[in-house]
Amino acid sequence: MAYETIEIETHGRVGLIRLNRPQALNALNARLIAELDNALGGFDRDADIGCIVLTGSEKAFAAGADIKEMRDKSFVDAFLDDFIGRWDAVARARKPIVAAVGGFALGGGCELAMMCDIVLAADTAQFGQPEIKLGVIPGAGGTQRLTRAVGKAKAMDLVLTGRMMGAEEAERAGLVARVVPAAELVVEALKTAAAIAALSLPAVLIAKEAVNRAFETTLAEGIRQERRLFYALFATEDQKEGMSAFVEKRKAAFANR
Ligand code: CO8
Repeated sequence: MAYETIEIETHGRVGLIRLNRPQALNALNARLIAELDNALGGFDRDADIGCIVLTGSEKAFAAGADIKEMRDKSFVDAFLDDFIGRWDAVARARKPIVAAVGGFALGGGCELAMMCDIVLAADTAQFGQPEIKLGVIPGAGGTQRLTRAVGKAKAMDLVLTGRMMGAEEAERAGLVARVVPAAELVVEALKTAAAIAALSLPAVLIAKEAVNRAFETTLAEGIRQERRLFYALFATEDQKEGMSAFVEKRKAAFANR
């Protein structure tokens, strides 16, 4: 697939996807979502990739779903086409995705960042769910993931007023893992992703799965599942290698098996 709205690069075992519709502040139109789905699927299936970075431009990670594309849709168009259903590629990916957010991450852009596993924000980042100002509500998980990330008080404040939240506030609220200077955003995200990609891939996938269970199940069930997954990792060569390397005071060389 020839990409028009994204760019992809590989950096060792890290796959980088850059949203690239500068004329529309990376507004997420159908073409971009299809390309993102294709590129993510490619990296997710590629045995030489261990972690993915998703970023935008300095001005915008993504300013939301494409309002010009949505404006004239009827209920039946939206319902039958289920265009938001195609956004799930990010949430479905098994490999970890680091979102490197600079500038605006609004509406679907904020929701896209929240589908990722680690959010790094430039000090210029602005997060928000402004859909209410358009006469709608968040439709790609915003009311759910934002509430889980920052709690009801702040989620209600953001969703009901549509106001933006800066990077520092987003970090304090728990939406963002780390804030870095804008000029270092992509380098820092690549560093974080490279560190993850150097670890045991089976352990990394299972760790992601286990943390995500915390959002979907009870504490007791989550802990039971975590313990089973922990024991299951003793069936991997990487567990033997990781623990032997520690005992032998050397760096582990994981075979991803
Ligand atoms: N959709 C389409 N075009 C956009 C969007 C967008 N979301 N955001 C910006 N653009 C376009 C502008 O129309 C403008 O284009 P043009 O030059 O042709 O007029 C260009 O990008 C530059 O934008 P501005 O001139 O507005 O730039 P400013 O720096 O003045 O303002 C803002 C930047 C504050 C980000 C402003 O552009 C803005 O408010 N954008 C809209 C933000 C928004 O409301 N986002 C939510 C969209 S709704 C949504 O995401 C629903 C998600 C539900 C699920 C989605 C399923 C698909």
